[in-house]
Amino acid sequence: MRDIGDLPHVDLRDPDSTARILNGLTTHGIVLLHGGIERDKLLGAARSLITIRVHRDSDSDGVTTIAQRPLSNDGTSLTGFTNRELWPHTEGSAVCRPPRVLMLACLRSAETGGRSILVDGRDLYDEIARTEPAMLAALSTPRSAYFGGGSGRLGAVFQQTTEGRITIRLRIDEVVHFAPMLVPYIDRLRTLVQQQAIQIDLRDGHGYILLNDRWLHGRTRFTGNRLMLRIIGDPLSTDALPSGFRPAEASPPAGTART
Ligand SMILES: O=C(O)CCC(=O)C(=O)O
Repeated sequence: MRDIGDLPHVDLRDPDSTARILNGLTTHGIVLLHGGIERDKLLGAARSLITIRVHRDSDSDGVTTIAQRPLSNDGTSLTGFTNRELWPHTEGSAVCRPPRVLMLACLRSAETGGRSILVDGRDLYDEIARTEPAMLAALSTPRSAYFGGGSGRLGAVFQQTTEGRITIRLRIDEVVHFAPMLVPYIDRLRTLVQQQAIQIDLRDGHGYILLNDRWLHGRTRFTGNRLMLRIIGDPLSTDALPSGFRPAEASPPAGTART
């Protein structure tokens, strides 16, 4: 398991922050953000990096407020808008092309709990490849998992891209259904995800940006008036941020960076 100290940090007040974020996303797939972040600052940073996706839960500028709110029961998962735990997951796992990038900023931290849970899908993949090859084959089988409700997405947890990289699409909750050949592996997968999890206590004005096809994100249960802002979208330049990650088995020679 990695430590929070191993992850790149960028202060959004730094004039070079956009370049530094891009660099951190390329090397680590995630950057921790600081610098008294508020809505405008988060939006400004997002616009310099991604094409923002506006969606059902967001305001017209693409910003979604994550706080407790009354729930309508329309069959989709709205756990994000409760104080409940959110297991580490891929954002938008039920859509054909999940957003490549997710940004989250804390405007008001919880009284208790509400810690961010982050899992590097690359470390998870490498660990499964090293210890559980049959499980890796099952998790990479096309159409072995159904993500979402009525109009969900049939896919695989790990998918190979045309560039020989791997992307992850995962959630383990009431809105995913696994094919019978995958079911025997799910408890073990759950344990491995837990073992790889890094917890971060985001304070007011702090946040993170991550590649959603590499990192899983979630949070612990909380009390209090916790208030977060979320933006999702896709890189302005896909050349700068290739999909997913390169697995250890396909790594370049020692001494060369693996991204
Ligand atoms: O509340 C959080 O920290 C994360 C929210 C989240 O995971 C989500 O909305 O998908």
